[in-house]
Amino acid sequence: MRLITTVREMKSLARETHAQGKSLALVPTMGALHDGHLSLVRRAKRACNVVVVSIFVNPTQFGPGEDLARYPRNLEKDLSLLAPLEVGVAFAPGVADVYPAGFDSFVEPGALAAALGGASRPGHFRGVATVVLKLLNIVRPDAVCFGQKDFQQALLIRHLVEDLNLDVRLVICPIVREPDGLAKSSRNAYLSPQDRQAALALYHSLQRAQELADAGETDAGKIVEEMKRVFAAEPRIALDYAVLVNPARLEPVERVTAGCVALVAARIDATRLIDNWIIAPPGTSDEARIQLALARGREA
Ligand code: PAJ
Repeated sequence: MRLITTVREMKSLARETHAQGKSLALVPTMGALHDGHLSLVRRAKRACNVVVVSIFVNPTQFGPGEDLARYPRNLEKDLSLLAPLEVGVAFAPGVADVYPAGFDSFVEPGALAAALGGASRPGHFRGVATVVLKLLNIVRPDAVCFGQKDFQQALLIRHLVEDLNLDVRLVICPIVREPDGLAKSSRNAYLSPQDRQAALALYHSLQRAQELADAGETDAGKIVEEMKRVFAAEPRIALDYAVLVNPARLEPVERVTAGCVALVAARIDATRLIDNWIIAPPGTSDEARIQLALARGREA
């Protein structure tokens, strides 16, 4: 695996790779890698000849008072996790290289960015869209992999790719979870053992939503109420939102049908956690759920 730390070198390697007729896949990350990230890398390896994993804690997507300063950074460890996967390139540029003095152009995402996570984190998705477009322009990949874990982010990137006519295939990969259901996240490292236990409320509320749908409940209001009840039983957690939406516009639905998405966000002290679940009939695979939601996301 080659470690590249400058934009210039990355651009020239991307050019060489394409000139050799090899395909390139990009997996954008902020490091602190875990099995969720590594599942994206494995998927990228299936899609293309050469995989580039970018590791960059992007300052423009953190708001004032958020965890930019304390976000876990450990490049050595990340590289050691990537080594056995035989990734082609780890791309870990410096902040001043990505955002040189005088940098003054941003991608302004639309209505999707204002909903849910955008309301709690103003400017967050503008920073995400900007850095992702920059990474796509630097690496020029044939495919780019994102996780369903950040569902709103994945939808937004799909919009970005379509709206700005980007020539890249977007691959969305299922959520990797701990054995007890907690979605893997770099931010789980902030949690004390008690907080870690309390954090299970996110997964349990999503499971409750699916259970009720399986039992034939279609009233979204009732299901959301039940989801909130799971959080109310856990005093360590402050719920940000629990919703059931149509992925087309992330707008709340009244009736729950296959392909609707349950999304939750909550805080435990200063740690913000998110998770989601795509409602589908029992036995539907994770990949098939993603396709269901994406198909609905094209409606309207
Ligand atoms: P980061 O939080 O490091 O996540 C990088 C990618 O890994 C995202 O596509 C995310 O959805 C995916 N991911 C995280 N946890 C996952 C899990 N448990 N299972 C499957 N995939 C998971 O998302 C970002 O970084 C940044 O916003 C970024 C896109 C890199 C732009 O800065």
